Amino acid sequence: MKAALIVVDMQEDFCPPNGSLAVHEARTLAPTINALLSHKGFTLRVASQDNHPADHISFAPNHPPPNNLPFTCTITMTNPAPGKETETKPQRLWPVHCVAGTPGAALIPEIDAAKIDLYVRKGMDARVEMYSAFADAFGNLDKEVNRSSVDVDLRGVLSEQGITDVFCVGVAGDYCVKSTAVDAARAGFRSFLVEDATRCVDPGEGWEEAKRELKAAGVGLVSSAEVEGLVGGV
Ligand code: VGL
Ligand code: ZN
Repeated sequence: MKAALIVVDMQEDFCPPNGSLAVHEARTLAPTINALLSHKGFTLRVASQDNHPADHISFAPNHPPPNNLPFTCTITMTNPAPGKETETKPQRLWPVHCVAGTPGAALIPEIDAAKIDLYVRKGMDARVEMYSAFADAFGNLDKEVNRSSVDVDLRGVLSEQGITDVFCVGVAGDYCVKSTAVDAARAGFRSFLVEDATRCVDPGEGWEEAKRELKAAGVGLVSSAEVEGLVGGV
């Protein structure tokens, strides 16, 4: 087995006290994530970053009132892939967050960035949401139409490196971490989500629903204490 750790979206805008889309307790995850980053068993350590243009479709102020309240309103999003324009999805609206080049898009300094081998910037196409580090909300994969949304073909890199197992941590557990873990499983990797190394936008029912989806996709839920035994190494 060869394992990769994916640290999802540990960015200022997702963290208290000043993040525009702060996830409760997100910053407190740093010691747990840093301990995982230092496990010798990982072949590759990846960090993803939400990196949106200012006109991104998920930003509430980019839509006309009254249906433009962040968190509570949903709009209809169309698949931007050529020939797939009839495909639509509901998209929850968010406060403006992680705009490319702003301090809110930076990785929080508490994360040991020296240990990161590869950064994946995602959500860069204004027309479509991209929670997962692998594919956009319609499942468009990086190398195809999704080129404008993401700067790395993560599935390709993991495959080239012979990765068999993927461990996902970070925020938000019920959005980007869940989607990344589910897509890793769909891409054929053994996929795990480290439960004490994530926090959620909606920690109650949001997380319960996310866990049902994760289990249905074959993603294993593990604790950080179990990871060392699973990845081997010292
Ligand atoms: C995320 C909402 C909007 C996440 C990103 O990182 O989970 N959530 N954009
Ligand atoms: Zn986002």
